[in-house]
Amino acid sequence: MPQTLSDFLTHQGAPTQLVKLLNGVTEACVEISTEVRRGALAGILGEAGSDNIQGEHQKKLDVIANDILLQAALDSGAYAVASEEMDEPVLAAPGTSGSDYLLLFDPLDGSSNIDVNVTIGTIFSVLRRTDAMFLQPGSAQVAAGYVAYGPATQLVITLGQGTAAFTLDKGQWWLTTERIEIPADTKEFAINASNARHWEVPVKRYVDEMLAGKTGPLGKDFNMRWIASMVADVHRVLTRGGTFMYPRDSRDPSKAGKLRLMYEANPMSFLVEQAGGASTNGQQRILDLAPTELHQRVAVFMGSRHEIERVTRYHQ
Ligand code: P6P
Repeated sequence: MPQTLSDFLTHQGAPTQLVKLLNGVTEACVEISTEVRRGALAGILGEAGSDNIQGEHQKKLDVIANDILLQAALDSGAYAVASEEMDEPVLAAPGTSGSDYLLLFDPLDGSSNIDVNVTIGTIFSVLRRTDAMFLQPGSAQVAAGYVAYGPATQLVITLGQGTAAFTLDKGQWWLTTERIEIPADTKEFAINASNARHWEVPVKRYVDEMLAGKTGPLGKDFNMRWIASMVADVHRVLTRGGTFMYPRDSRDPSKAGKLRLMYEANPMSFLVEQAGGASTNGQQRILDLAPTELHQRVAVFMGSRHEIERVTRYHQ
């Protein structure tokens, strides 16, 4: 009989308050999974603004997911909560938090894929409260994870002692991969190639070498994937290796990239590094970046270590 998530967290020696918070967050993801799988039948797909049969104001699924997660986090003792869907963090009412943990999340990443029934996911990150509050480097995370709402509903999580995967069955999370290991080399990469004309030179060089295949400088053929759902693309990288890239590009030089540092790149980088992979912004380790704004964006190159080392070397 595989281990449950609660047994796993206890075996990891996680403090009681962290176990309580992580159980609350992952139980909220079970509820979100149910909503996601009801899809159009629940009349909650598509744009907000219309009313459902009860005459209630319909919400987009990512707003519903945000509400579910926010309430679960506060009920599970979070000191404060930050979300891609909320401009400002929410603080627990004075005297009610019971913990010093900060929770950050992207409640439903890849939501443009909801209406076309493609895998989407919830990404979360846990920090300890300090004077800096949320503006701490990714290396300060005490836990991080995501839930992929795919053919199976899977939780991938780390507490800094490796990256493990769980599969949902009848409301329970069952350990299905005890220690994920990303191969250091790969023949697969993920990038939105329609942006190629906007890429910086090191990215163009790196991708062109892979496209050159067996007769090119790398001496092997590569395969490309782009699901346009970070959780799905990164889950594939964790499961069979590869790289996931979203570089900055010339469309808007003021933007460091498209993806968000605090609740997308940092938790995913923690998971990838704990699985033996690497993650940089092209210049430096993402987990070392000192954040200045809660919703700041970052360029992302993560996955098989030797490949990330190469593309980062090309930037230097
Ligand atoms: P593009 C989804 O909107 C998201 O934030 C990530 O999940 C995904 O990797 C990326 O944006 C897709 O971006 O430009 O290819 O649509």
